[in-house]
Amino acid sequence: MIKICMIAMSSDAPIREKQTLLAPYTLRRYVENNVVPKGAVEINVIDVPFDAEPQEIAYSVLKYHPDLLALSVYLWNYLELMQCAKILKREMNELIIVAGGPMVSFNAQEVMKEHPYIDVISYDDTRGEIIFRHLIQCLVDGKSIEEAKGIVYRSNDNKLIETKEAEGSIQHSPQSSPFINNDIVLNDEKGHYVTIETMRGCPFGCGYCVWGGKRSKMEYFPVERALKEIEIIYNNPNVKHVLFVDSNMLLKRKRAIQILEHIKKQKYYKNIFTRMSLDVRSINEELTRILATLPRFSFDFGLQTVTPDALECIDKHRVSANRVKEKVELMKKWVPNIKIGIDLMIGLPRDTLDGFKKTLDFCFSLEPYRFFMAYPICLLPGTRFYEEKDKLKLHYSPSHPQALLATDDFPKQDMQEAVRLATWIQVLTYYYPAISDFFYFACRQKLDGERFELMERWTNLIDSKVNLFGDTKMTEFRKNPVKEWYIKKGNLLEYASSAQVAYILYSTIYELHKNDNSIFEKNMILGLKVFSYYQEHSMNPIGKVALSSLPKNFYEEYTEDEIMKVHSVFRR
Ligand code: B12
Ligand code: SF4
Repeated sequence: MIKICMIAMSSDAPIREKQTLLAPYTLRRYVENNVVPKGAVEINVIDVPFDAEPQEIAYSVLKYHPDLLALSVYLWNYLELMQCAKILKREMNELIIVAGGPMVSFNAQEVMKEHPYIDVISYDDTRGEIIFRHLIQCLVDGKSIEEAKGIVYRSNDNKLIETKEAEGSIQHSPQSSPFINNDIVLNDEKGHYVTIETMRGCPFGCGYCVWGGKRSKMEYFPVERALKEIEIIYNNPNVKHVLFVDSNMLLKRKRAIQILEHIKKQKYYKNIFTRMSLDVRSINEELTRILATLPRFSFDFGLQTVTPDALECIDKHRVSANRVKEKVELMKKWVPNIKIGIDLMIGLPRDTLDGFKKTLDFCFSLEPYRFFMAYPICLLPGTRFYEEKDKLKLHYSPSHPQALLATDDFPKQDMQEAVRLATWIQVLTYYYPAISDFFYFACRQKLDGERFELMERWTNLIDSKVNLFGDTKMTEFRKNPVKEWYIKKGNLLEYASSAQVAYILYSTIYELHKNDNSIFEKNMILGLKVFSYYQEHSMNPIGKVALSSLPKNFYEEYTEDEIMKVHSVFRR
């Protein structure tokens, strides 16, 4: 029997619940179902958290004495998994180490040259199931690795050899689902963040993205698999978040409606926060109305920038800013309280600080409940930006994951200013809903350009009173830019949610606007009262404990909803 260990090292994005990486479980199910004879392999998936040390991971692998180790390599675990492979190869020279995943598929030879302890890499990012099954079947049949398809392998004389592409289609039937077969355990009393895949691929080819690999052809999984998975996931009280990993779940409208309506029939759908990437072009009135009935659902759109040159540089099929505006306005007409989230990227090639400010001004008119500002942009192997990084005059950190630190049009000091603005905007338009309501209300009377001017005025004034950034160098990194960024940002946001800073936010905005006769002035005064109370009592203002410890008179004068709105929604 061949013993295999697979490592599932989750992402270090700040998610509270337990995350399970889909790929290792999907590949294990596929091999177990399709390699003959049945029982010829024993596969263990080892779940490891994002902060596990390479030595620690290696130790848990050694306990199984495997013949083959399979690594699912992403930007967030590349450094750790390569280090772990090095340790294991030293300990077990005979161990075959196989890697796959988006961080190694597109640059397999480059990775294998740099990491001589990796024996095999699967080079087709969308066909891992077939490639892994074929490789394991070769080993079970006693054949040489060179007969396996879709891989680069290291020959005995240390040459790197690429084998032919893997053919045949993947069976995405319910039998291949790691949820339906109970491979992914959700009944363990933990809160879960679940990812679900109902299709693979993306018809577009944005310059920074490797979603769906190099194939533009879409692969739709049978709808009955998606429906069954939804029943399992949305009927489990441990599931807190669901992320659909489809590039645009609404691509086939009839299919999307079937899936969305099915979610609404499940027991806990009202409690589960669900995210899907959507393309505004697929939205119509019927879909908007259905999506709006999913209470914990937000519509997030990847606008990225409104700078025409930068949009053109991403992809010529990119949806224009005016089209996004048109659609968002229609959606708000159909469902007035709809929540819109907008994704922006800081420092895209051909963008400038001025362009970033215009983008913000434009977005403020759409009144998103949240901005997702991607920083730092990483140059991902397999993308056009990666291939053309020097031609595009990008300045980036030298080793993987390569962060874009500046461009000729977006120099470092501008990047710092953009990050400063982005951090404050996240605080002011998302973390404090009362401030956000106030800001958007004030913007409604403003012309183009004036919305950003108001925000800039706020942030400059607040910055002169709060030393939010202190010695933190937001745009400088030592080793792992994405990891370091999340840590820095988390610390800043926590500080921005302290009673002391919150009081300054409310008092600054109140002083500026107290003569405006805004209907939201009452909320600003409440904010001042609440945070002055917390300061006087040296209390931590985050979470339910703080809310319930406010004296009774607050609840006599204000509604619970008003009190909740002045608080920060920050969660560690
Ligand atoms: C889910 C997801 C996340 C989740 C991860 C949590 C989780 N528990 O899964 C969250 C939302 C946290 C996340 C965050 C980020 N993500 Co993300 N994410 C994805 C997403 C949508 C799905 C991944 C997935 O599970 N797919 C389903 C599985 C079955 O497919 P797969 O992963 O592609 O694996 C296939 C092959 O690679 C291969 N394979 C995989 N492992 C192995 C192993 C072996 C041995 C073999 C043979 C084959 C093989 O087989 C599989 C089936 O064909 C992908 C996009 C996509 N659709 O793939 C982006 C993606 C992985 N993310 C990406 C990025 C850039 C990020 C962020 C950096 C974004 C940002 N700016 O913040 C952050 C990372 C933050 C951090 N530091 O941790 C990039 C990664 C590129 C890279 N080189 O690694 C992707 C590809 C999207 C993109 N824009 O191009 N992400
Ligand atoms: S950014 Fe979105 S639309 Fe563009 S290639 Fe990636 S998944 Fe597709």
